[in-house]
Amino acid sequence: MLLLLACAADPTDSKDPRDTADTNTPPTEAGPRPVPAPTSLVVGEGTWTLDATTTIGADGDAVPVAEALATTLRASTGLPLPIATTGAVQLTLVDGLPAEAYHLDVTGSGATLAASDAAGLFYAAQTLLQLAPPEVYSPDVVDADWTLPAVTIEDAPRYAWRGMMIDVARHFFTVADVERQIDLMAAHKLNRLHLHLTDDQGWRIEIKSWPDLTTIGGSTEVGGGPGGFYTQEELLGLIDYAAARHITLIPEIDFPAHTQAALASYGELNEGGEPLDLYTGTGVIATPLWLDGPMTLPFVEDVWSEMAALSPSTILHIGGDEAIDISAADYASFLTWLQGDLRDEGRTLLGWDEIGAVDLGAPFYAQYWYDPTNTRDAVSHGAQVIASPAEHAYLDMMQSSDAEYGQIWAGIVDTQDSYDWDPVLTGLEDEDVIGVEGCLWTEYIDDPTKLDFMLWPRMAALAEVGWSEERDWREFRGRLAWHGQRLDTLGVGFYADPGVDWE
Ligand code: TNX
Repeated sequence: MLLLLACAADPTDSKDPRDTADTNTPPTEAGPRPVPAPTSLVVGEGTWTLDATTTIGADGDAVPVAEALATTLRASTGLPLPIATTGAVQLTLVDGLPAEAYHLDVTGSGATLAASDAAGLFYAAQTLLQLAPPEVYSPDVVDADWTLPAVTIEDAPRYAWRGMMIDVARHFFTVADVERQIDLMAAHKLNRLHLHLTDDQGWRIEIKSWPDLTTIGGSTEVGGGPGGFYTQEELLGLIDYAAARHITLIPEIDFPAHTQAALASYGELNEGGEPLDLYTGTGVIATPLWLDGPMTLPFVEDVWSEMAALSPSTILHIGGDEAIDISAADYASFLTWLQGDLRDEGRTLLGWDEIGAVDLGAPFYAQYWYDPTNTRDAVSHGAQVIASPAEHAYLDMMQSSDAEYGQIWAGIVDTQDSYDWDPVLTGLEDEDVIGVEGCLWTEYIDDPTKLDFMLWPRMAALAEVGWSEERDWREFRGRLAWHGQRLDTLGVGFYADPGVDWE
């Protein structure tokens, strides 16, 4: 980032910022310091203030973005902010910018936002909000000075895929819980919400042709709580809610392992004809499908045909992880069959890095979480990669050694760990990687306040890994200190990482 601010890194400094943390002077003023960092930001002369006369100008496909911006601004400022064709805040679709890129200028007389697509305009609007005082995110009207600094910003994302995963299978989270996280994602220019909808401990999406998946398989969760599931109508609502914020919902149905909840719902999916018991433990049991069973492939096909009908995403996540009790040959033939089945639905397969063991053939996507060899093999078979290495992107890991809950198998993952890494795994080329995703597994996350605590601010760090070409932890931690005020105003119960001098 070209950022004309005081705390740019000195390249001669030690490479390990932990050694120099004490000498890092945090910035003495709040802005303009957007998260994620824009490609370039030049501070201009003067300021501009929103007031009762301000209008927002937009037409055509820019109008929904103007409306979204106005909704946020009206809630906190209480100003009318009518939308007209032209206004002091002007949103314009132009030719010639890459997908999702934008220009944002604030001058003494207003703000202009320009992009080649609605997503770019939406991101310009997110940056504009971050130039305002943090109170701009208040859900209720507050009395504040709505003054923005004059700036010229040019910005474009590094990666097309900037994702966040929530495991709603181990513990169920309501539509409202998920919508709230979608709002936070949007403020950080994240654009893929991956929902892990099925696992041993629960089946969370209604499948009309196999109703017991949810009435039985969705009836509990880790710890034996009541569980829950989304009706198809509710999932469609979430897909729309996300799409209005330029976020694509990626559904995951985890096959051929992690299927205890399905096998507990239907006897005919089991070799003995009897349903398995429901499972409510925290341990990964990774129960495999009975691949030789006469109903198994028809079942998988029914599930994916209903999911494909629901989901507009061209990429669908099939899981594929930890199939330890399935032979390599059976695993390969199942995945090859499933890739063909999805292709018949016009979709491309995405799976966890274990799928690299199978020569699937392009196009397909592999999500790197654990095994670099599997990931490189996937690329050699034609895959592109989403980077979620556990030691940086597994947000179920504890953030400190004295954390009250969380996993530890991939180590402590603090904010700096989520920030300071390169998504391009050794041996891969830049173009092999389409993006980054933070994953929150929920064996130990049993309420929405814990979602907040585990996701933020590490997801803000990962958003910057996905968005910004140039990164520097010491500069980021200073920026994050001020960004914390915004998270506070948004009501996020985030982890106040002691590596950051929060304001
Ligand atoms: C590994 S990641 C799993 C999940 C667990 C997670 C816990 C992956 C593809 N499989 O089933 O929830 O570790 O950290």
